[in-house]
Amino acid sequence: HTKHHIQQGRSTIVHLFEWRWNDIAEECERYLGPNGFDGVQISPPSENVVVTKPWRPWWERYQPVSYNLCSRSGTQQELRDMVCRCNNVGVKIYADVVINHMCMSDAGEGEGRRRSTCGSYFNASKREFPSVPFSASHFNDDKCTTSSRNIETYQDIYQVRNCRLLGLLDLAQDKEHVRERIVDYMNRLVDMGVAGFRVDACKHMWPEDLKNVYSRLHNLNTTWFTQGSRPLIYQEVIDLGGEPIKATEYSGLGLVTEFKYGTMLGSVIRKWNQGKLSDLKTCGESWDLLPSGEALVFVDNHDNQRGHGAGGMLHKMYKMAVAFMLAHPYGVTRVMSSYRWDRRVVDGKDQNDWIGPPSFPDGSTKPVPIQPDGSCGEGWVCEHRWPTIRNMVMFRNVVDGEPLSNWWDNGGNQIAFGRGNQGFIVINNDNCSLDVMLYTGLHGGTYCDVISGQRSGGRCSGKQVTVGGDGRAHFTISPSDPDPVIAIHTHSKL
Ligand code: LAG
Ligand code: CA
Repeated sequence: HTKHHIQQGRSTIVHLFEWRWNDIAEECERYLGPNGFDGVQISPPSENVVVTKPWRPWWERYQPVSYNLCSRSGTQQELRDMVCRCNNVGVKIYADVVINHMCMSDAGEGEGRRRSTCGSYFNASKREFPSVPFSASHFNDDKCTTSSRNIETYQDIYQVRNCRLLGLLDLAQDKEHVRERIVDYMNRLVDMGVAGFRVDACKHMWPEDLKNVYSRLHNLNTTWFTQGSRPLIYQEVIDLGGEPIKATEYSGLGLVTEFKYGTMLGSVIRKWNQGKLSDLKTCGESWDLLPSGEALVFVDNHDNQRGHGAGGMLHKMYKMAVAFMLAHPYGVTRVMSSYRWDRRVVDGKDQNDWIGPPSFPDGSTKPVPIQPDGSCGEGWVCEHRWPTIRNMVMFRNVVDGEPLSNWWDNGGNQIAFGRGNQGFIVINNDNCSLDVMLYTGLHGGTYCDVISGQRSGGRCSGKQVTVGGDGRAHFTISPSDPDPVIAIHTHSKL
């Protein structure tokens, strides 16, 4: 098993989707470090094809043309500087690595910054990527048996792994040269100080090839990590059931993205199929989820917020779902930080799902400005700065390692639970008021609710909760409250 180390006292990875390296460095220092975030998932750092039709979509970054480290997020020097500055304030960097494939087969040929983000030459129809170098024999085409060369059914594991995903040139990870080039790429990042990886499209690679690659990774850089530390790897495998490839084929190699979790949570919060919050009492393996220690969980990600999967939750429900996820002990948690775009839904599909990050007319990504109230400008949403989400990340840190305790529910959509005797949360997703006396397990005293406000300088800017000497407290939550949640923990005691 991979030894990994979500650091004691820090939890939660934030995906700063499409942010520039310089902005991430600033955010680590001014916000993520002080607020106890474990780390940042960055967008793919490798060189990619420049797509201009449509204009500079976010997904061009999932089409590498080399493993040079320049991209829309910045130069190699800026990447190195970010990794150093984030590590210096205790915030880790997890790189999104695209190693299943290179660019699309019809990307053409060219060089220069108009065609590729570092200007490297490539020829997609000849399958030549001299900057790596890869050439035709390093791709899977001889193994793929479909006439289109694309994956045509997800019921055939050979197609899923040996044919082209969405027309993307499929690398042969069983070949030593391919493994060696991928290992070299990932080790350059590890040596720079990266703490781990989000590995893209793992369902489309053979577990034994991945095992080989991971086993050849260097230990983490000892400037920041203790000797012998291994990279944290979380593998993107979309397993919602119904296919022959299972997430569990990968769980021995590292963590696996548990897509069922967000789907299940989203459907309960939206009360689909008679779902109710009280069903969450058994949330975990009995829901056919991976064991808690093997799962990376999230409410939405960059794909399903564009209309696939469990997307499309209302703001209030979304915050409730994230609060539940961060309070509950299951999994390693990741929160999404996105940018706005104009949705244009036709027949249930968003025609604008390709739109890239806020950018200048020349295609370069705009910086993230921070406004006086702490929110972000220029179209950057910065969900991780919403007070509810930020304070619940801290809640999770405070209750780290404590078991689920003192569960209560009304049989419907009102629930409460604790984490040992360190924290307690109450959620009301019913249409009626919650008004109840509950055993919290916390010591007697007055606590500040970290959803409606927070404790600072011995004062509370939100609701106060009085816990009696017997550990009980009275909670009321109106269904019309914009945040129908109350959360208290030992560090919010006044
Ligand atoms: C992933 N995980 O396994 C990423 O989470 C997902 O965002 C990636 O797809 C996918 N794997 C491949 O790395 C994204 C977009 C696709 C896009 C692809 C390549 O969701 O829509 O495909 O990146 O850029 C695009 C077009 C397709 C076209 C393809 C090749 O949208 O219509 O077939 O390029 O030309
Ligand atoms: Ca493949």
